[in-house]
Amino acid sequence: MDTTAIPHPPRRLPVLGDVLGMNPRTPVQSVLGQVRDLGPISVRKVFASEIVTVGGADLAAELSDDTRFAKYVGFHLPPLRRIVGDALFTAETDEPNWQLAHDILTPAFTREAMLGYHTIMLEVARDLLTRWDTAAERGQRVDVATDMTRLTLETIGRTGFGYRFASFDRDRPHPFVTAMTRTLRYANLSLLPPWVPLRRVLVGSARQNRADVALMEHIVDEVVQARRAGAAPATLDLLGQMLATAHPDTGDRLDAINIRRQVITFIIAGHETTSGALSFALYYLTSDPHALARARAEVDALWGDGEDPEPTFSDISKLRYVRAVLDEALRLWPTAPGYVRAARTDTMLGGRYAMNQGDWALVLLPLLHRDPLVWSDPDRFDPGRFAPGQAKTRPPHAYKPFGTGQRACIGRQFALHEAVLALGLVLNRYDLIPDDDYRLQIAESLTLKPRGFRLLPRRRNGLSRRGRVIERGEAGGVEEPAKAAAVTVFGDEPA
Ligand code: MNH
Repeated sequence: MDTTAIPHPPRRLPVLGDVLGMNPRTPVQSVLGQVRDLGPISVRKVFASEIVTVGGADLAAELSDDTRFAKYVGFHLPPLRRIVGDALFTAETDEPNWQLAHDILTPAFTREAMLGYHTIMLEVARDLLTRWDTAAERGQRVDVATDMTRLTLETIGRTGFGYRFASFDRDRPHPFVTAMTRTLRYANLSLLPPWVPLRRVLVGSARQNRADVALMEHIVDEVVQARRAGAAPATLDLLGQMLATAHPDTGDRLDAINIRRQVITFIIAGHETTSGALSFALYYLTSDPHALARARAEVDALWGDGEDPEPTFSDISKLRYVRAVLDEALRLWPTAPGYVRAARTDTMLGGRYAMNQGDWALVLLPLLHRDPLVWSDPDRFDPGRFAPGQAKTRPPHAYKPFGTGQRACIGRQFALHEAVLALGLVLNRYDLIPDDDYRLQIAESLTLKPRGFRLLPRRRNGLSRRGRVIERGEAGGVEEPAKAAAVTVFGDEPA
């Protein structure tokens, strides 16, 4: 790509390039700092290679065009690809297994499929509430990202594979999570050029990484074996779809190696990002009393504020403000922070920048999502940006937390259903008290999550999930909640 006309960070060093301001532990945040003021497109030189980064909505819209550009897996994904190969996330679009898996798995993400997952998602969300009830009784703070990871891992395990990680019965994360986290960190840091100081220390040993991958493969093989040995679930879940379905046109099936890779992919992709999204949503809500009150008013209007509610599938789409909170959290901190697009033929980007076939650019989502030409006061948390009708006031490709085109996230509806349900239930049940002095810190693996963000949950009424009264109001009892006639309309002020 001809980068001569593209701005670069000011303090470029000979040979090394644009390394000042780079923290190897936090590449996304470092790059944001380097290029934020450079406009809609910038280029960084790291040693011999040049990385073009796009954050302007106009250019991002062009890159979204699947006829001109395609997903590129050669930049940040090779370390992951070494583990999961041509599974859905890391496949080249023209590898046969991408289309095959896409077609076989799409039916597992329809509305009907979601309907089937709802009950399981609710069961898992209630496991979270049970855990937080205990914390509330004991006056203990919870680490939000850790518990959201329990929730989302358990959800993808049970809904997708009929497998229980028993995340809520463990004090420490499930061994799969420990191995996976280390693997992602290894993947992330092994992208660093070898001369980066401390790289060896940061990356850890290759032997550890091999052991971690072997452990994940072993767990996945167990999951598959359990299914082959036991009874199939009534409806086809992800695993059922992979094991039992042939392609409707070609009759092709996924082979055993590919299924293993898909399962690892779905366990990773199916929980890391959703966990971060829920954690950021809770962070922003608990630092914005106004938004919190509105979200809670909406939830209370639907579910009351005293008993254990019975959320139905169709309740979830009514929680529009809660959904907007998640949308806005994913705007500010898109937990899958970018994707890469390569030119399919020689082309001009923005009518100005010549790209040869195969040249690529990184769409850095936290930058795109704060494009000052699109968002007013872009750093401010404001769920009102996602009120009904608002999206139409913006350019079509200004908001892309789930990626784009045919390679966009297959699990979007799954993630949003799960997250709205869990967030709604948590808001309905607890007052949430953050540490006074907490300042947002973001941990990066291949995804983003708040680090060290803790909340003290406090039951809003007196009942614990086990039914014991732990605290009584002045009236000495818990009253039947008045179920409001209509859901609080988005945009109404809370009473
Ligand atoms: Mn998901 C692709 C973000 C939840 C499974 N996901 C993507 C991409 C983004 C993304 C961005 C495109 C990446 C790229 O172009 O390189 N995903 C998210 C976010 C959440 C999320 C922000 C939650 C919030 N993803 C989920 C869930 C699942 C899932 C839940 C599974 C249950 N995602 C995938 C898969 C792909 C993907 C599989 C690859 C799809 C493909 O390329 O065909």
